[in-house]
Amino acid sequence: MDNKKTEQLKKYTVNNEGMHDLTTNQGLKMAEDEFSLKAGQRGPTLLEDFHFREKMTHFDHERIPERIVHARGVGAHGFFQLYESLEEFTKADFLTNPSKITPVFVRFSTVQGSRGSSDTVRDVRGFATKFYTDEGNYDLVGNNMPVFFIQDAIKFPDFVHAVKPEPHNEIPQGASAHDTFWDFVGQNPETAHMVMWVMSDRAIPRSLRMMEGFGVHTFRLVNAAGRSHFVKFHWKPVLGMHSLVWDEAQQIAGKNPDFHREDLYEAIEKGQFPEWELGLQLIPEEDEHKFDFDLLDPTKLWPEEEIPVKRVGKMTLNQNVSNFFAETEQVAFHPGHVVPGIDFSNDPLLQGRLFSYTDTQLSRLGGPNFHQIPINRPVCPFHNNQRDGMHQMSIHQGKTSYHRNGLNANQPAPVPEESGGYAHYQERIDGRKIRGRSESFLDFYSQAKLFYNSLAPYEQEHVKKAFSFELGKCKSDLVKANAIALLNHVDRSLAQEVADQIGAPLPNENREVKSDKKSPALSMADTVLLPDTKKVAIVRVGDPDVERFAEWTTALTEKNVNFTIVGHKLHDLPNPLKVTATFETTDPTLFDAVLLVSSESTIPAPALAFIETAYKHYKPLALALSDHQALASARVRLDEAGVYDLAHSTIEAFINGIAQGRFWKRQL
Ligand code: HDE
Repeated sequence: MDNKKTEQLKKYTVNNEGMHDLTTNQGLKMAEDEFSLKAGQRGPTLLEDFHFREKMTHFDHERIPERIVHARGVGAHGFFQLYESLEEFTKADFLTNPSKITPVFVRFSTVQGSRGSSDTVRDVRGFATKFYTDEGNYDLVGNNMPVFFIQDAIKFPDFVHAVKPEPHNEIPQGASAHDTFWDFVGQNPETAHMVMWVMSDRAIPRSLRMMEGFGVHTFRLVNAAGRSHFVKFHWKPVLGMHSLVWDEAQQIAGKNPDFHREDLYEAIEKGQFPEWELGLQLIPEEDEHKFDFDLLDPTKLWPEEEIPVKRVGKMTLNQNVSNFFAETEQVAFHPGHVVPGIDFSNDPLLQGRLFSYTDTQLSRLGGPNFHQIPINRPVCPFHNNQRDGMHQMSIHQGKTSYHRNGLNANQPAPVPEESGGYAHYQERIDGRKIRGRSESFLDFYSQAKLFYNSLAPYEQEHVKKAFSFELGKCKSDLVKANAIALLNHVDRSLAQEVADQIGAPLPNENREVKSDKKSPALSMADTVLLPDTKKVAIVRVGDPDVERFAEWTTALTEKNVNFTIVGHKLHDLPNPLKVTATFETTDPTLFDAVLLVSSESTIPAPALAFIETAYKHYKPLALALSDHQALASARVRLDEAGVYDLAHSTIEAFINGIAQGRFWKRQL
């Protein structure tokens, strides 16, 4: 389905189909492309060979610098539509006109790893959305966690140096489980809240389609009458929030490093379009100081039970990119790309970001004209007096490239606010110039505790294990001790258990925040549970009853569940029996559930291992066995929750289990 943006992109596409003449970049048809020009059959290559030189020079420069953070990403096109006008809060056209379909481009990313790193590492996920509005591009450059590690942008280079692979040996890739990251955490207690999130299941999403997004900072919405509200932006996934388990995430990193990228691509190709609702939390400007946290502090969230999330519209991703480099790699986001009706707050992290993005893109994209790259171009007209520069793609006409001018009737001219020109919100500022931090930013632990309190027991267990894993990988005793000292401010029992696991000292004095306060919205336990788009491996042993087999696959398809038939070799049998993956080419970690269908009295070892692994990762299993003794030696308890024997149970019960996802209480 085309939208204004994808329609615009078509103008820039180049297709080799039907182009039978191979030419140089100068349009010269070449008679030979396989052999360089040589002095004699066995002689040296000649410098004169312009074709060789051009081809090789271009190749030598095919790569551009990867993003300093968020290097690994995946993008898709889609659209956003509002439910009802938000004119009470903002004058932004795309937020006041429910009939408008605004094209979007979204890029998801991990933060720490380089371009070729694995998708399922423990990390924050970037969630950056470019809205191509009729008033210019609006970028909501967010993450899948609502808070951040630091409070002031000047610390960002330090933070990134600490989390990235260590400089002496460039280890570890795609991981924060190392000394310099945890040293930074121990030395900068403002990280406490964010590290709780990163050690939680939020950092290992099952799918990019099944995670929340957050604008993180407090922004400002301004309506036509000039009234201002503080706002936090949310993306709420229609499929709910779901995660991997850590052991599984690590295995997937090897079995399919493109797990998330492929999941998104395939869902869109199948027409199972991912959707998120846009949510807003709003606080009138005059209520700024009514809370026990500072609205400008990016290490704080606004509890949803206190400030409800108003769902205002829906985003659907319905088209994959047609060229990864041109679109996903060259897209340039910037939190400072705003439209009238959206403005900033004085969050010192946001303020620094407003500088950094263009700055980094100047070197990443090679000059000041990257707004002309097709994926970055607005869909509305853009005119000003900026000229020339590297890679200028437009041929500006006329003599005047300055304002004010008389020779071109002073065009282009600024647009008055009443006619749609952007005017900054006139916030009153009164203060001394200082380098410092507001005292209202100094409560580092209350919300870290709030987050931990809000988790279900199994989620807390995962947090403990994640801390034990990460700190267990650190080599420095000092680093470990400092990290435990930080946890001792958040939750004593958490600090104690982790200290015990990693052999680090627990401080004598209990300094934990005393609070039982919870915010249920922070837990993923009560999320939406749907079978839709989940993946089932149907493991086929022997020759199944074709009719029953067809019944099951039809039932799965009707509930929008995807399946792959796995066997020990590929069979070119007619559907629905066609085996398309083998025990060699796929793995149980890549599926949400397994259905084992066997007509044999013994189940071969790879099939047994398949269901044992899925069982260990708490996934639903359905069994259709001609001989129940066949599973006697398997490390799978048939009487456990989430195990469905199709001799007594139904495929519908199994599908309900698929919706539920994991059976955490299962005995292993
Ligand atoms: Fe970014 N960030 N960031 N960041 N960020 C970049 O911009 C930066 C922060 C986020 O898919 C860079 O073009 C600073 C918070 C996303 O292309 C860079 C600070 C949040 C992406 C940069 C932050 C983000 C980036 C690297 C602290 C969530 C990927 C390449 C003041 C709200 C966008 C680039 C994409 C990328 C700077 C903190 C989100 C270097 C200085 C907080 C999703 O400019």
